[in-house]
Amino acid sequence: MRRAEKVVISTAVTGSVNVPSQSDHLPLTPEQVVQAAVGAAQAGSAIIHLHARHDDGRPAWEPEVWERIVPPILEATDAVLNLSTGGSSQMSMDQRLAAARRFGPELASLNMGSMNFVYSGIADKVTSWKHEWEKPYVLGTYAKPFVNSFESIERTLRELGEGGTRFEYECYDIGHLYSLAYFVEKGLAKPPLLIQGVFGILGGIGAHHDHLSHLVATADRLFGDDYQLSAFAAGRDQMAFATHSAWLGGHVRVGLEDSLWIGKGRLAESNAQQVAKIRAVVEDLGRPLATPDDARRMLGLKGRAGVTL
Ligand code: KMH
Ligand code: ZN
Repeated sequence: MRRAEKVVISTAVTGSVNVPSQSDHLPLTPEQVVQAAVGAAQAGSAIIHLHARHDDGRPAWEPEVWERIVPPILEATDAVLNLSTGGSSQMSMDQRLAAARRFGPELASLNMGSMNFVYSGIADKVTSWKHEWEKPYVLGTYAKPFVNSFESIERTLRELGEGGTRFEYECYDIGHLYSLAYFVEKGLAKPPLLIQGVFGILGGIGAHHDHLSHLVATADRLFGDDYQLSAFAAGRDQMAFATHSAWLGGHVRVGLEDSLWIGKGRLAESNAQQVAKIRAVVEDLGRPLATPDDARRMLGLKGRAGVTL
């Protein structure tokens, strides 16, 4: 794997997995998401990965909610915006694509396979719920898989790719790399490929470091120098996997979307706090930090002007 010239820190500020009752620091309202994104960018994050939520924290897909998120962040930072097309497993594909269709972002996430994506275990840990919707929402993941068919992957690549959007390929297992290779072969997934190794999701590959080494060995075989690695793990292993990725010469992803923690038993108070922590690791490793424009150059992104306001 070729060492990234500079390390891109991505921050996933809120997501759709963690729920309000788990932490008071999880950004919920669009205004809180904007504030979290700006804070993360100011702390050194070049890419901001975004989901939307209604004011009560319920995952949102509606463009009117996204209107309160994307333009203010574009206004306040020069960070690259990476809009989720994963949304939540409870959304339809059209709902999941609505935001990226509306804004034509520089980057969008693309989930490289259907899978169980189970976070019903949250219900074992939360004893008092802030909102009615939370418990059925997390329990519902036990029965409902996260569907990403080849048809929907192709449709996303064609439709958003036409507008110049490029992708963060979310790979939750080794097999997802072979799915990505299929779309590279078809000329739909275009290098340089940003491969995001996702570890520790129940239903995906576990958070064991030998799995990251194996993912890199497989990606090297399939894509050679045509890919750039990024990696993270959900929950307590988030920083260890980001550190491992940086040590390998890859990029990193942090954020309250995937881990509410800043250390053992200590809730992170902000996304910026996690960015500062991984930035210190990256700089202690002697690796240069990428600015948003470095990320644009390294990943072949279309630039801010290409985003539809
Ligand atoms: N929360 C991550 C495990 C997406 O938004 O499309 C996966 C993710 C996917 O961020
Ligand atoms: Zn996401």
